[in-house]
Amino acid sequence: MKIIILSLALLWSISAIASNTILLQGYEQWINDEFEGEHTGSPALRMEADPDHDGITNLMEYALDSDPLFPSNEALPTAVRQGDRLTFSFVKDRSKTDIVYHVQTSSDLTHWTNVSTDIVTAKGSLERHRAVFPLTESRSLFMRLLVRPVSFD
Ligand SMILES: [Ca+2]
Repeated sequence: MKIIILSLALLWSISAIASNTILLQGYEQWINDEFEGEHTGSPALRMEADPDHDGITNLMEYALDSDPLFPSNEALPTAVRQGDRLTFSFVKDRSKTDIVYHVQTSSDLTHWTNVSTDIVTAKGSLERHRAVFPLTESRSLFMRLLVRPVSFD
């Protein structure tokens, strides 16, 4: 009988600890780690904020595994022209399941179309993706990497 009582007390105690623990994941965990000590309601923590003023939003910094508090453009996608082809590439982190990555093209910066990418290399959860486009002299071609929370897609 004493054993049963002890077990119930132990279960209650574990349950009390679990209910007081906030489990953070994905972007929220990253924000918590990168902005340690920052007030929870601070505008600097928003996905669209750019506290290091490098032109890259927090959401994109998260997606590209870049430091949101140190200005840098090293993690941004690249576009390289080789002859009559343009190769657009970026590194995707498969472990970030709360966001989606889309490469898009446009000829007018108004209408965008998703394009498929190939995985060039993979190491752990990091995959280098690329999209190759033929170039023609008769039209403009714009490319972008769009990152969205899964809930927006
Ligand atoms: Ca930034």
